[in-house]
Amino acid sequence: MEVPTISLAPYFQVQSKADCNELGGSDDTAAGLDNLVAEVRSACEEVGFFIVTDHGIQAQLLDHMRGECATFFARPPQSTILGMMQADESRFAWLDYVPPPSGGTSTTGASWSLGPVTGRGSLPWQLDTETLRAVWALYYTAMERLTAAIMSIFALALGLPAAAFRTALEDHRSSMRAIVYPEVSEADLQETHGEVVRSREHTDWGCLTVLLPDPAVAGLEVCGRDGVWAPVRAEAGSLVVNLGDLLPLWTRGRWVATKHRVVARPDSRGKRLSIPYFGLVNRGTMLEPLVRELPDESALEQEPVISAGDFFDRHEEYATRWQKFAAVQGAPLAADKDSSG
Ligand SMILES: O=C(O)CCC(=O)C(=O)O
Repeated sequence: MEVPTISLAPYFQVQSKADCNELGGSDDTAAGLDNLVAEVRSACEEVGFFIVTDHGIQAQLLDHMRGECATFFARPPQSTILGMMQADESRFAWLDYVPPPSGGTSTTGASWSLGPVTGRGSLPWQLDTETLRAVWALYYTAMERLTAAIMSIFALALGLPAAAFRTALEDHRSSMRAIVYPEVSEADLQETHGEVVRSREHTDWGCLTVLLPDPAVAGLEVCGRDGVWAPVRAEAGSLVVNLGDLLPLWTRGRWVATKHRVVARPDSRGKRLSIPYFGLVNRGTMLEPLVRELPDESALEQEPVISAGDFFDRHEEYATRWQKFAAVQGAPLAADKDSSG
């Protein structure tokens, strides 16, 4: 399975024309946006993954974010992170912290996740340096904006108005994670015939994930419908987008969420840092089917409409339900899921 690379430039061109009251734009810009929407639609229906370029986020911000996270993980050990402090002005709540493995043989790394604090009842929390805190907030805001842009393109791809998901994105509780995978030794690779799984296969359970990959160490792989794993080749400066299980349910199986994993091989065994943003809609959003014209409408009638909150609380139960609709539509989809990212 090939993961397509898609430039978002046509979307931002149309947007800036709209901001300058030139709505409608030239035929060229309109055609560019139509092509982009068609590419995204095809990626969502066939692959569940795509790589974005011209996404509007400065390379400097990507580098700064990566640099600060790497510095954090390099500090021995991350004890300061446990010194949680009352910080009412903090926008983020602590979601989880997985410490680095002891003993040095584990292939899984350390990670932490944060999300917006408001209404969550979680501990207000401060990152241990002002620069890390500031860049986390800046990068999170950039991810929110990019997710909103991609959701507008998704709306167009589904034949809806560009603003269709605006209310659903209000007051969302998306989280962001920084993950460091330790270097895998040559001995470990030899023992496992040259392939060490760093993150087990899974689908994400949210709406869409935007991943800042490690530009130097590859390893993200997607599972094709034929069960064959393929690498995701993202150029430096690009971001990887994938659908979580919520969108396939919402589109009644028209779109797909694809299993992925992270694997170290001889040429990708170095220490690796990745930063996924798990984009969600707000819990009150009712997942009324976004796609109605299915060959067998009776399959839809039997399915109750649930809220996004219900879906998040019971995602293991709902995660695979969209495959029933995909089957109705004659789209054979890849196998079972075991865990969610
Ligand atoms: O590290 C990566 O490249 C992917 C991480 C991932 O799949 C996850 O956290 O759900």
